[in-house]
Amino acid sequence: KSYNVAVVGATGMVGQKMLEVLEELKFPVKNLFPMASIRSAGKEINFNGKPYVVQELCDESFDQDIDIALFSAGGDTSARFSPIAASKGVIVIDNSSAFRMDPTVPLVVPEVNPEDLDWHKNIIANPNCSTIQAMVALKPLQDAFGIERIVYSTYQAVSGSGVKGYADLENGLKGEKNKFYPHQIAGNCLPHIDSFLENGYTKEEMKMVNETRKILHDDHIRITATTVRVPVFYSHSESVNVELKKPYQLDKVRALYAHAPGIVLMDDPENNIYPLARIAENRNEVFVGRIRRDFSVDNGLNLWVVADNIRKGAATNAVQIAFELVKRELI
Ligand code: A2P
Ligand code: 11C
Repeated sequence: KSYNVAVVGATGMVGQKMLEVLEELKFPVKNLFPMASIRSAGKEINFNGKPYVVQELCDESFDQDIDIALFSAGGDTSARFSPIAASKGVIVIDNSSAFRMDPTVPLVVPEVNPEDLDWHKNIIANPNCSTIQAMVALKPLQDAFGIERIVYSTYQAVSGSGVKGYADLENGLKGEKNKFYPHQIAGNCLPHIDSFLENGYTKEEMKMVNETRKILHDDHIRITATTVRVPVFYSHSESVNVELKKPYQLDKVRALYAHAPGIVLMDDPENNIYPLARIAENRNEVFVGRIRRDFSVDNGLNLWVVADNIRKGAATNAVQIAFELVKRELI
């Protein structure tokens, strides 16, 4: 069986990657409906060797025969058009933050909580990139030992901010001034991703806290996060410090990661082998290494977790959700 698939935001950084991943992973696409704003309407894009014309997204877009719509055109566009699509029977996989914390919308990482797809009501949310990779790494630990507390410290690539952030680093490296970030990003680290909230955290930090609890189905996990933009083009890196509920053996943790779905274990520090942004770039997996005991607390563990933020952090996860819907006969 094959499906009619719309990609909303098909001309954007994530949308283009969605098309690439749909092709690469051979999702059974019958007909493709690339959509974007009026700015790109009429443009031609290639998919599976065939040209398709980009349509302007409008209220009538989902009157067409569409089974699945992958949305990545910003929160406002999703908030307005996803409910229209859903009401017309289209299953929306939404990459924006618009519906993630809505209790009626499943927030899914296929390696972690695919069963949440079973209660979808035509909108499924794709988590934030920095959350997704942490979830893939933490799920095997949650299952084996339970999780008490998490401290996230992230080192996030400029592509997470889209083309404007990317351009700021590219131009900054040539000596030009920043236009998008509040400070120069070349040669710098900005402890500031998304806007600041009243509690002193950024929205990005609170996304990691709240989305983790929803995906792992545990509102009691204590979590704190510091998210930092670094001068890297692709792939987010994260220090994940975790307190487990039960005692663990390091060998057991390594063995878990050697077989966990979606994970590449890279942990041989004596030979300088550990996950790196440039190794994860353009890969669909999450890379885990620097696995070591945190001696400062009971059952403490440190991990270094790296993944391509545009692939597993966005496009790949969305396409994997589409595959999982097919597998579970939910479409
Ligand atoms: P367009 O290319 O027509 O502007 P990025 O995150 O890389 O900036 O990409 C954003 C994506 O979302 C683009 O494909 C962009 O289309 C699309 N987009 C932005 N605003 C709208 C809108 N109001 N309606 C439909 N698509 C939109
Ligand atoms: C970043 N995590 O790296 C952001 C980008 O909620 O989908 C993704 C924002 C989101 O800046």
